[in-house]
Amino acid sequence: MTAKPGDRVKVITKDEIKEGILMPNEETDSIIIKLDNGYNIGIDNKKAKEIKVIEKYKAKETTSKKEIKKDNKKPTISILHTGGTIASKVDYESGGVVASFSDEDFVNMFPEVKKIANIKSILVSNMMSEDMRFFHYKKMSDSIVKAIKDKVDGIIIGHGTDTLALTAAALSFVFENLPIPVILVGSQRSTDRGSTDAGVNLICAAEFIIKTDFIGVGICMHENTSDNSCLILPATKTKKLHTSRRDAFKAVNDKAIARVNYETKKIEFLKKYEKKSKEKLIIRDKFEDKVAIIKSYPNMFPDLIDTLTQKGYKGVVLEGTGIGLMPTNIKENKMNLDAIKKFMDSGGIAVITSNCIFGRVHKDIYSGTRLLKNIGVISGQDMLTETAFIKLAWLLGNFKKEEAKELMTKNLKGEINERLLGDEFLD
Ligand code: DAS
Repeated sequence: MTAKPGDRVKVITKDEIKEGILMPNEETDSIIIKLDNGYNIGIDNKKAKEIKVIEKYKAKETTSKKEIKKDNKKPTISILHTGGTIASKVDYESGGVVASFSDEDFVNMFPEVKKIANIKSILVSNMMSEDMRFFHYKKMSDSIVKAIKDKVDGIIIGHGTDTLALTAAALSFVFENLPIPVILVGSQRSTDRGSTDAGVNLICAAEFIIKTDFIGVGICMHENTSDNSCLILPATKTKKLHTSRRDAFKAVNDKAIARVNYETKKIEFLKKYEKKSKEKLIIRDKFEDKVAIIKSYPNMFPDLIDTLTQKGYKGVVLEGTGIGLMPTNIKENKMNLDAIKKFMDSGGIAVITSNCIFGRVHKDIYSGTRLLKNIGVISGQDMLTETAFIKLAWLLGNFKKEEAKELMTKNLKGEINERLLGDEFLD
């Protein structure tokens, strides 16, 4: 019997037998099978003596589109899908990682969520988050506004992990006086792998929404590599610090807002948090496209900065070194300082942050920082580079330049901590 994608097979080579699910594979020179631990392995066709079908693939019966009956005794959570691995599974027929978005599919993937709340599953986009553009933030904020009008008790946004923290920051700036929690959730491991973190992250986010009076934007991801707890992390002070660990997301220059114990479903707040306000919801959902990030590096030439000037860019975040230095001090590097000055003379706003990630930039400690301050570069204080970029684009999208410059120095959504407690670091 010929093996087809999705079948459970045994691949027999002269040295070993490998068992798993046969994956479709364009390359004809290898056989790809997905092992039970979720990893895919390739076996050279030439080495395979036989492929034995253990069990034929049974396509899942297409889920009915019937509405899931709403339980009026339960809160309702809207789950907005944007893609990434959180709401996806491997479709063995197509071979792709496909998104599965209907309420029914979603609840079938994470049945535990149904016990917590009614789920309204909404497809916003189906994309990997490295491709996010500002118009995607608008789509998400429009979906949030609609969910608020539908009077849901909270929103979970399923999102790819790579730029999840930037989207969280963006949505945090867009909404003032959000009346409900909006929790972004990602997954480092796809849902078809035994080690997936998707379910635990989702359940913890849902438990947090229904059990607390937190409002505003937050992130819910694993606290450590085990499955026993998740952290609710601050929307403007979180960074993905590891490519694959399930606890990759850490608060930077800040603390996690809360811990959700997955076993006991208990919630422990770790710091003060935003509560519901009676003020009217304000939405400012524009972003200026012509804003960039330039990372400083040894032997830097002014070409990148000059290009921003020529292209009429309105803002740049300069990710400098240490406490906020750029290669501008020796005579060979004066060209960089001149380029920054030229950019600003053309009307651009420049903000300096640090490549150290933790800590804060200081504009007066070294002559180099004073050089930048004296030409009008704005201190990013302890802001993450990515958050400073999102904030600058959002300010320039919604405010006049002078007001944008002023607000860049003010703490609006927890993105600036005037005084670090000193213990915010990785340990
Ligand atoms: N490509 C990654 C992304 O969409 C997949 C993931 O981590 O969810 O951010």
